[in-house]
Amino acid sequence: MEDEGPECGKPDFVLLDQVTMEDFMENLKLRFEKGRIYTYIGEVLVSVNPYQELPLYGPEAIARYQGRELYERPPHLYAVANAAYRAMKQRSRDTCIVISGESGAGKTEASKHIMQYIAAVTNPSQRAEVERVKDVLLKSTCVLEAFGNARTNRNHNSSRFGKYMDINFDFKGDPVGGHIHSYLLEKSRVLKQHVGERNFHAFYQVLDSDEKSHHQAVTEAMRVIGFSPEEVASVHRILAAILHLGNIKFVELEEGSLEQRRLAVTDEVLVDHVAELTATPRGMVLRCLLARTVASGGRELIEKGHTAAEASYARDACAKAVYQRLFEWVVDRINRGMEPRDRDPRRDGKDTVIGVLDIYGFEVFPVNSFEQFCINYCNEKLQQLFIQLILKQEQEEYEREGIAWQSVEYFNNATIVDLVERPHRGILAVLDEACSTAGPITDRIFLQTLDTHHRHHPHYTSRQLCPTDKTMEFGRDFRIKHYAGDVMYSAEGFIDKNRDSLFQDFKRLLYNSTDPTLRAMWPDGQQDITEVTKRPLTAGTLFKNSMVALVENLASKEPFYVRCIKPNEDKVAAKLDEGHCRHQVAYLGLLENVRVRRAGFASRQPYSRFLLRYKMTCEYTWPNHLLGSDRAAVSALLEQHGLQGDVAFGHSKLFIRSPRTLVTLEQSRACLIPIIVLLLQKAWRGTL
Ligand code: AD9
Ligand code: MG
Repeated sequence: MEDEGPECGKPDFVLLDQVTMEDFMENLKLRFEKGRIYTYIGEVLVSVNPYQELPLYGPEAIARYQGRELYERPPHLYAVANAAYRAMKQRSRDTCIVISGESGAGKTEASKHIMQYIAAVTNPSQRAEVERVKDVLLKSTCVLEAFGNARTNRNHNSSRFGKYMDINFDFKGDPVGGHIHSYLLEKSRVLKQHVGERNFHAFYQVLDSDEKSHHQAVTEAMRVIGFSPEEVASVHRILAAILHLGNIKFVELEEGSLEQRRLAVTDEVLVDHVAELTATPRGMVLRCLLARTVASGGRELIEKGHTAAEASYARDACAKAVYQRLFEWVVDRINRGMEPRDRDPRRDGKDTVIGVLDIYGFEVFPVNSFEQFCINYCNEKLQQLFIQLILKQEQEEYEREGIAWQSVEYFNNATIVDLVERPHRGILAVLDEACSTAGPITDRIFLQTLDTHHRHHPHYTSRQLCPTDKTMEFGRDFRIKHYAGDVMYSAEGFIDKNRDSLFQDFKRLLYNSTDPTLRAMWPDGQQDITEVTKRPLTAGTLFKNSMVALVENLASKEPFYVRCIKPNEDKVAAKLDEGHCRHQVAYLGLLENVRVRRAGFASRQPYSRFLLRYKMTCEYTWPNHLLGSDRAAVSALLEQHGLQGDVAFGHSKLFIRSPRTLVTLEQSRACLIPIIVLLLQKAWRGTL
């Protein structure tokens, strides 16, 4: 890829003449038309999905970015990956790359390019164990996509789970292990998909001969990661079992029939298949499908027959749970395959890490349910983190340091996060309360409670609160004004999805499987029904806890941001729908980001640290200065370089406006190092 001329627009939005939406869009569009899909805002990378293969990637492009400063080459994901890698390697900082943007904006593809970059620039000495780890890291994507991605109307390869991957590096900067956290798989997809959508890819890969090459690639990737042939066979059997289970139907028998039970399955061959594929006794499978065990008074166990509706519900819960456990087991198995084996004793067993976050993007469908609610809440949390790190902290620091500064207005979405997660009154808390209510409770009552609590909330409404809004249905829908737009949710099924319960009989059944892989997925099946007293945490609470932990984890690292933009809704190349992009630019807060950045400074360092690095470049500061204060010494140094116009002096830190100033200083330092080394050698030898 060649360098850029002015015809490609501004490589950094900070360089725009004026920061208006029009100027921003014009630059974005011009660059997109020239195949320049990447543009900076300072160190934040804005990326537009090209929906076509561009000659931007591969070994040659990687070589051009390796070891370079961020601004030396045209904007690229590789430059961000390189910056995160250098921060990790040179300063031993844990870093993370947070990739955000709506569904289909290119997050997963971006994460793959980052991984490829890291794999390509590490392990020059070809250590076998490091090569193995790199192989597992790269292959894990293929396996996870098979089990966790599906075709949706917004993206043919949509991630239906959130993924955060840590890559561990040793002191040489080579990857020695990794760990994946997965977040809330959209398991309801196993049962039902919107028109035009599909189930998880893995199901088609076992069934469909068109998917054969994918199937082979996934099986091969599993082998490389360390899945045994028996484990792979078990996984295929479990997938098939889920499909058969889903086909089972029930009929209620006439009263007075000879059968002991009132319910039967319509096609018993399906039960045979499920029993065989799960290696469980056929009689037990049938029993679990038709009845459940309940503890009646004390420890006495009795069997309670299902109605047809109850049986269908239980079958569905089982199919979803089996898939979820399978997915979690796959993630776990991958994690075992990349557990760091030879930890570096010099770091007390702690490696430095780069985390890569590729999580489902903001989503709006014609009908939005509990899953979209969680996904969009997650995006609110990440936006909040972005605001904290990029907008708020930056402004606060200028104020603290007494730097002249004009405050930038931005929309703070903390109030929406609060609407969802606030203790006692937040939507998740109200939902949990509804789930723990004894006796019949309906989604409608849940909605009424929400209405009572949030009647005056600026970001919440429902038909009850806004009777003239006919787009919503009474007693069913509510709407949240998210930072990225309005989303109407149907409360139907919220309670059920949040409870996420499965009868203990199924757990016991699967724990008693003679297939060791399947059995290992159900350790809680050991418990007897009488022992299962504690109410498990709800799906919503588990998700909230995992989000809080994720944000804490990200906030503890040095962050790099990739903000992805989807150019059009038709998934086609060379089409940038202005209205659509404008909306994303607005809600991602990119203009505010540019303003803060422009008004702000590319770099800041305590005076002492700045001197330590650059004092050799100035006669007044080398080897030590006599100027009274570090601040005065820094001032003298900058004056000698003619750079004093590009900085501001804070109480304890120097603020540098343009990154090019740093590049100048770095270059000057790099020229002097060989001379200084020579002088020192001479001094040691006594020849000076
Ligand atoms: V979702 O929230 O998981 O539904 P993503 O992950 O943001 O979404 P993804 O990376 O899957 O989107 O990109 C969608 C599709 O766009 C890909 O399948 C590619 O066909 C296409 N794409 C994305 N990025 C690139 C790219 N850099 N070059 C070429 C791309 N095509
Ligand atoms: Mg994705």
